[in-house]
Amino acid sequence: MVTAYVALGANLGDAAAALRQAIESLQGLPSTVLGRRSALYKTAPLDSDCADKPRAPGDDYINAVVQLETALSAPALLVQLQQIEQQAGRQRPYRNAPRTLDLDLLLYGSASIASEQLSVPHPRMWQRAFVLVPLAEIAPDLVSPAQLQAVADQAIERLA
Ligand code: PH2
Ligand code: MG
Ligand code: MG
Repeated sequence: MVTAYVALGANLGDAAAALRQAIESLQGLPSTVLGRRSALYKTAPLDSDCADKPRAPGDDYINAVVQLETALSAPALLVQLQQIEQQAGRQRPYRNAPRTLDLDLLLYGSASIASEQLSVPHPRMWQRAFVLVPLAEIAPDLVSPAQLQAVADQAIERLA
């Protein structure tokens, strides 16, 4: 079994409901056990191409991170994540478009993967408070205080 971390995000429709449904779907994945899950966070939309801009256009996101213990390979896990996105009605009209559900594989054990389909560790995760803050909540050893400090200017609010 490999420990993997998945980031969840949505900013279209009932985003909190979409994340809760997605976590249920992750719980039902074959050869996989859902481990720790972070709280839901409300976050300002970030433009992944211009990390220096404070916020991108669009509605706030709901974000979270969960831990999985899985016997699936990373590519097989990615296919499952994409299926769950599809079930949530995910469309991709343009890059960084508002989305009903986005599931990103952040970490897969200690693997480094650079394929056409998959980059692990996720290449932009260390620049994103909406990833690092929930990840630090469930896996404090994986995120250093300096890494959290580096994204401290990004708006993020933990939801009850
Ligand atoms: N996802 C993006 C781009 N920007 N901003 C926030 N706050 N949350 C996200 O999940 C997010 C984003 C691309 O996947
Ligand atoms: Mg994403
Ligand atoms: Mg994605």
